[in-house]
Amino acid sequence: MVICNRSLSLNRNSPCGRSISFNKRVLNIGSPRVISTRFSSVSRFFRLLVVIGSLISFLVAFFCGYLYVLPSLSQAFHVHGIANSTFNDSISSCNVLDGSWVLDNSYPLYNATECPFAERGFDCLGNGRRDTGYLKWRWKPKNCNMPAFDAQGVLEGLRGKRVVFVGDSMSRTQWESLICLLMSGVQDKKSVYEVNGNQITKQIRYLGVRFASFNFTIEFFRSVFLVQQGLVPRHSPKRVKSMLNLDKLDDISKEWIDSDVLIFNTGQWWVPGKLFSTGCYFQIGNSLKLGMSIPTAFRTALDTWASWAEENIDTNRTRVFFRTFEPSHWSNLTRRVCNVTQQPTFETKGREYSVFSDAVFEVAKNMTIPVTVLHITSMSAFRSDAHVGRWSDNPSIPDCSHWCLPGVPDVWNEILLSFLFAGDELHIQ
Ligand SMILES: *[C@@H]1O[C@H](CO)[C@@H](O)[C@H](O)[C@H]1NC(C)=O
Ligand SMILES: *[C@@H]1O[C@H](CO)[C@@H](O)[C@H](O)[C@H]1NC(C)=O
Ligand SMILES: *[C@@H]1O[C@H](CO)[C@@H](O)[C@H](O)[C@H]1NC(C)=O
Ligand SMILES: *[C@@H]1O[C@H](CO)[C@@H](O)[C@H](O)[C@H]1NC(C)=O
Ligand SMILES: *[C@@H]1O[C@H](CO)[C@@H](O)[C@H](O)[C@H]1NC(C)=O
Ligand SMILES: *[C@@H]1O[C@H](CO)[C@@H](O)[C@H](O)[C@H]1NC(C)=O
Ligand SMILES: *[C@@H]1O[C@H](CO)[C@@H](O)[C@H](O)[C@H]1NC(C)=O
Ligand SMILES: CC(=O)N[C@H]1CO[C@H](CO)[C@@H](O)[C@@H]1O
Repeated sequence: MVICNRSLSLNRNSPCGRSISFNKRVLNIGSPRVISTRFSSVSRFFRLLVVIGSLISFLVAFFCGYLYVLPSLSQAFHVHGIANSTFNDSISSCNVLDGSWVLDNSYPLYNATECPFAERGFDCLGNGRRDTGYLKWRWKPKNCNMPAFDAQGVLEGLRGKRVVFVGDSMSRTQWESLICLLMSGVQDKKSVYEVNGNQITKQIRYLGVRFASFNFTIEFFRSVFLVQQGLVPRHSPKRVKSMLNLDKLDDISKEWIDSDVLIFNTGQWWVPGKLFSTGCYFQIGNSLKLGMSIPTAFRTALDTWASWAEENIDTNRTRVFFRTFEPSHWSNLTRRVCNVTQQPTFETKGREYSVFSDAVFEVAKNMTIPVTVLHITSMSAFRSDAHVGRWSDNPSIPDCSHWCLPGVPDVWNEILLSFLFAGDELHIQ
């Protein structure tokens, strides 16, 4: 926030936190000023001031430079799937994932309280959040414009299609977000319904929402690890209560194949608290892997996923996406301290990196079928303002992992849709 105030004074027209990339201007404006004052003959006191000023400017410049460099690092992650997609060369040279957050008063794109498919736990405004600044941020790619969200266009584009999300609760949020985004374009709200009449719950394995007037469904399969959870083999140590079979994909995976758009995620459950602390250990074939580290196990599971996809996906029909890790913003993870800010943060503190996201890139690059990696880790790392916090359905448990709806998951969907539909609209500036 100190850095943010500094920028404010140098950029008169730019409210604090207007755009992450304005730091470049701070760099240009800040430094020459200090140099010009250094040569004036002044009192010792003034010289001391200059030294302190230079030091501060240097730190600001250094820090801003650091921030400025970060987003461009994501350009290194130019993935196979993008080049092999329907995008032209010129369009694929625009990396929609490299950009900045800009204020846009036309956001948010829907009201979660009025969307029957936004679960109560994610409806922060409905649960009493008062500040609304967090709803107003749009993602702006550096070298092109994202098409403005066009519900009618997407509804028509999905006619006759089957869209399937697979993963954990972060996948469910994105599923809810996409449905709510599209419902804003549907006249007869009753024509949109869950196919089994089910309510959204945290444990439910399958949810499918049909847009009857447009003849398509958007489905969610809960598969938090993507691989199969199994029973404990005989003669296992006592602490072993359940197994993750790293070499077998989830037994509901056959339900995912016959789809047009398939979006995966996993990551949030690959932590000691959800694995070893609950007595869940890894297994490959018949052999227990008690000593295997979580990153190694994650990578093994992804390899299993990749082989499955290569064997089962008809790439003439199905477009495959893998969304990378969603950063959380706990102030203190061990004490579960969650401090949701009112503005995005500049201090991403390494949250733009994730071993899980890196593993997704490595595996996707090596696959024989095109997979588009939706690398949302870096962009989401700035959004310390966008978590559920205490505005969930259970305010006694703060939550700096899940995201408010409307909010950041809408932007993940806008990016997904830009890969599916944008052609000419994705202009190069
Ligand atoms: C590339 O873009 C041009 C014009 O937008 C279009 O006519 C052409 O079909 C595109 N090529 C491919 C391979 O998508
Ligand atoms: C959202 O909808 C609810 C119910 O109709 C309404 O009470 C609330 O004011 C709306 N919120 C916004 C931000 O428009
Ligand atoms: C609905 O979509 C399916 C393909 O998913 C297609 O076979 C069917 O003919 C469509 N029905 C109508 C009424 O358009
Ligand atoms: C995909 O389409 C191509 C060309 O239409 C065809 O040659 C190929 O056999 C198809 N692949 C599958 C798996 O259906
Ligand atoms: C987080 O909480 C633990 C346990 O109370 C404490 O030891 C640690 O210093 C805290 N870390 C930070 C960064 O506040
Ligand atoms: C929460 O953030 C505010 C400002 O953003 C700060 O003043 C406060 O100390 C923070 N609280 C904790 C527990 O980190
Ligand atoms: C890439 O795939 C090939 C063939 O399947 C395999 O031999 C190689 O080890 C893989 N490389 C990585 C980095 O996974
Ligand atoms: C089918 C197709 O276009 N495959 C290409 C995918 O991208 C790699 C590298 O970018 C090319 O080597 C393939 O020919």
